[in-house]
Amino acid sequence: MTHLKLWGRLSSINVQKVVWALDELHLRYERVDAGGAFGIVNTPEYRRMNPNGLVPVLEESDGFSLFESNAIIRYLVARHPGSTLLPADLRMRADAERWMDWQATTATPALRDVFWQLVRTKPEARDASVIAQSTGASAAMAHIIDARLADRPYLAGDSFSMGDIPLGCHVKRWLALPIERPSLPNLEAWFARISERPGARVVMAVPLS
Ligand SMILES: N[C@@H](CCC(=O)N[C@@H](CS)C(=O)NCC(=O)O)C(=O)O
Repeated sequence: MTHLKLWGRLSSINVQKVVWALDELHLRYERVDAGGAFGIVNTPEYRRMNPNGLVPVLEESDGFSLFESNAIIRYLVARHPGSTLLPADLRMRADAERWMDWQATTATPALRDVFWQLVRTKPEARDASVIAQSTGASAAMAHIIDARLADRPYLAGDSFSMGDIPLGCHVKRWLALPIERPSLPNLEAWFARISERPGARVVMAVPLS
């Protein structure tokens, strides 16, 4: 077994996802703060692993490295099979993967602006119309998640899977923002369910920053 090193600051949602997957799989790993104020991502050594200069990167001691958080999660769960994280049924697996892709391509762009405005922008520089637009867009995403969970405990069916991790991190961020939110009982019950998992403990304790 190679030594696993995860590059990335814990305040990054994309790093949080990978931490959650690693902890679910009970894997030992070293995490190195990188990105944001920690820098590192513009060094030639780091750019060789990720030419985008973004976090996270997973690096193994035999020289293999991977960027893109959801690809890292897919790799880890395929490398360590046997848990419900990687559904054996092909349709359930595609379902889990679909929610991972949806988080990255659809839910994240909806939430990004209100997060940046309220958490990473000084009050005097905030734009109320941007906040309102993104608050509404992210609520629409939450309604989709809530409807999906009306008749199943987890996004891909009866068991917790890798599909719950990216949106679990996304919803944690959405629920922590000081904004008005619709009441969504299915989403809230699912979030409480996944938050209790030992694998989620580290991620759930991270404050917004
Ligand atoms: N699609 C990429 C996005 C990676 C990304 O945007 N990472 C952000 C943090 S969430 C980043 O590296 N920002 C610059 C920095 O931290 O220096 C992934 O899922 O890994």
